[in-house]
Amino acid sequence: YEIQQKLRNALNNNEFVLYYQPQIDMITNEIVGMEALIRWNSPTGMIPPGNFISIAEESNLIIPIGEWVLLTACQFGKKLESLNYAIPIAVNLSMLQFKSNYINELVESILTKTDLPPKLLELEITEGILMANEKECESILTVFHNMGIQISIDDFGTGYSSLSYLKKFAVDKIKIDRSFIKGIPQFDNGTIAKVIIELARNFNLKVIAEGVETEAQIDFLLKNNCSTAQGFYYAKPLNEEALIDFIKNLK
Ligand code: G
Ligand code: G
Ligand code: MN
Ligand code: NA
Repeated sequence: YEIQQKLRNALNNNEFVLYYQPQIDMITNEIVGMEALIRWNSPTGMIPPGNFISIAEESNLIIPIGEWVLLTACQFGKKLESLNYAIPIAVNLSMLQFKSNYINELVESILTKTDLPPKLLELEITEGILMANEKECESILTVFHNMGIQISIDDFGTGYSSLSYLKKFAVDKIKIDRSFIKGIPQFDNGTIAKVIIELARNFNLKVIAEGVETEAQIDFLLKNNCSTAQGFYYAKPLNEEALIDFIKNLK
């Protein structure tokens, strides 16, 4: 309970901050997207989301925190667009936000308020969200799709969703979980990554590899027809200023 109160205070005191991890086209070395990742800049230091997101979910605080994330990410996306860097920005959505019944309206009102073109917003959901809310998800994702927003499945391959979901839901992209990239090539011959890439191709979905850290992994992915990556090899999650510097240094 104490930590819940601290999270509430953190929101009121504006202690949350978004970092942005670049997504890179490995052929052209251009930035083609970024993922917004929350951190808590607490009085005792920077706290990663793994340490507080589940607590925020238990206490429903994820709802106002999630709204703050969406608004802040869209504002930054708009700022980049006005600097002539029209780069899509991906935001993680929590299960509770999907159950809240207002997620379509929320996203629409934030896009209107920030004037961010819908095609510059991507929403990341997990397989777990799709499974637990099949009916709601179908209509929610269709509305997003019709608005022109991109939808990606995060941590793909780690959940237990059925393959039919790839057809059923209006999904645009799958993100290969970093656990399937990690050991390539020494400890893992990349079979799962290859299968996911092939799956994406068959369903006409975009695919991105997470957790890319080495040149050998890049070679493997390019050889197997996956050309987009997110990972420490290119950049760790960066604050706004560092992200803008990163983009400038690419040019
Ligand atoms: O940045 P880091 O690797 O510590 O992020 C860990 C996980 O925390 C991410 O994989 C993501 O699923 C989750 N996460 C990060 N930012 C957000 C956010 O804004 N909202 C939600 N719901 N989850 C987030
Ligand atoms: O949403 P998701 O859980 O996929 O969030 C991505 C998380 O993965 C972020 O917390 C980020 O810090 C972390 N991450 C990003 N790139 C790498 C990487 O190359 N290696 C490792 N170990 N972690 C990464
Ligand atoms: Mn993610
Ligand atoms: Na992930």
